[in-house]
Amino acid sequence: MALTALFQPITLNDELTLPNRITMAPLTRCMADPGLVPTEQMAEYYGRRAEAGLIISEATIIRADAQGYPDVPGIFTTEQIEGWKKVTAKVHANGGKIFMQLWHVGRVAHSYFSGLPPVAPSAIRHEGTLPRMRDLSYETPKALTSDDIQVLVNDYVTAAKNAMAAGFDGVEIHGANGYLIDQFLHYDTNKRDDEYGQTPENMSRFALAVVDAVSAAVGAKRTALRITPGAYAHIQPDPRDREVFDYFIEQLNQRELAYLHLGIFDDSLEFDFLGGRSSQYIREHYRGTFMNVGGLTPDTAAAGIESGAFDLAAIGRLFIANPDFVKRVQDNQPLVTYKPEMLAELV
Ligand code: FNR
Ligand code: 8K6
Repeated sequence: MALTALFQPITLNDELTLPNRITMAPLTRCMADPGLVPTEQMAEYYGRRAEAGLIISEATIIRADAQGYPDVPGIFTTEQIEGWKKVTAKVHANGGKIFMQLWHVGRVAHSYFSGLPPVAPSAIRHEGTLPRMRDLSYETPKALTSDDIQVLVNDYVTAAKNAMAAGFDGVEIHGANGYLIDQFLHYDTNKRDDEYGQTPENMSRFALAVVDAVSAAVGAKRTALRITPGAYAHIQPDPRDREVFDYFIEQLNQRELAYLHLGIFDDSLEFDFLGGRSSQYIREHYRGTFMNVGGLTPDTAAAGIESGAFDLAAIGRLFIANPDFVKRVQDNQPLVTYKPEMLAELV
């Protein structure tokens, strides 16, 4: 099968053109230094992958209470900004582009990391224990007040400005995978009875406030968003979520984001209430540039772009296993198979 579709450049807007359609998906690696500072090894790791049309950084926490996993990087201290400068310099020196993924995990944070209670739309605990830290159970989060929400929006803005100061080409707001922004967008986790709950318009309000405030700060052309219409992690899907995303995506159509990115592990998953795969649902509703993900191979990525099912193909696990993924695909070389043990090392 011809893979040429992957190597067509794409213009996102008049500020950003990508040389190919292959993007590196955001991949949490838990390898930052104490103080959540990016390391030289991380700069090398991203630098090795600069042939991607665009790299999206591992999710990066916007403030202390956003943390739910050990040793993830942050973007709220001077040391963190300085650390990220090494990463962006290396990627740019190698001819690549990189967006930072801005992260707050909401109720799947833990006070173990920051000493602060987790916050969420509603005070509903996520059942279970933290991955790799099995002795820690999730805590009941504090429901955010309207004032807290204003502060949070400002913290996203500060983080986005910090990312630009660190040399990133743009930011991807992490609105996916059951984390804070996603918790507002689903009925399972949003039981608010104020202007942030109960209706599609209210439930979309926080996400849109973050999108608009970050866009105003760094430019919509350098702002992207990741979303998960069909909840599959940390949240139970509810058929009523459909109306929320119908409304939310229509609002996004009125903004000119760099791209919209699906957040999912496996896009072959079908959701009755979405009428099929998450990617089909997004393509049917979103009119801008759509980045798909979730079990894509070079063949399925090229076929999807060729058929118009999506515009960009994000590659996660295969990019961990193959730092030279783009070159291998271009040269028709075999790919190394991903294994979870590969997460132990930053190659
Ligand atoms: C992820 N994923 C992920 N998603 C995200 O939005 N932010 C993140 O920081 C991470 N971190 C992360 C770490 C690891 C180890 C894995 C395997 C996955 C999800 C990722 O971006 C992608 O959606 C999935 O991996 C599915 O794509 P692949 O791997 O099938 O190409
Ligand atoms: C199930 C969906 C959630 C999204 C995932 C992001 C978090 C993944 C955490 C991966 C952690 C990698 C840690 C590497 C440590 C090496 C130990 C062998």
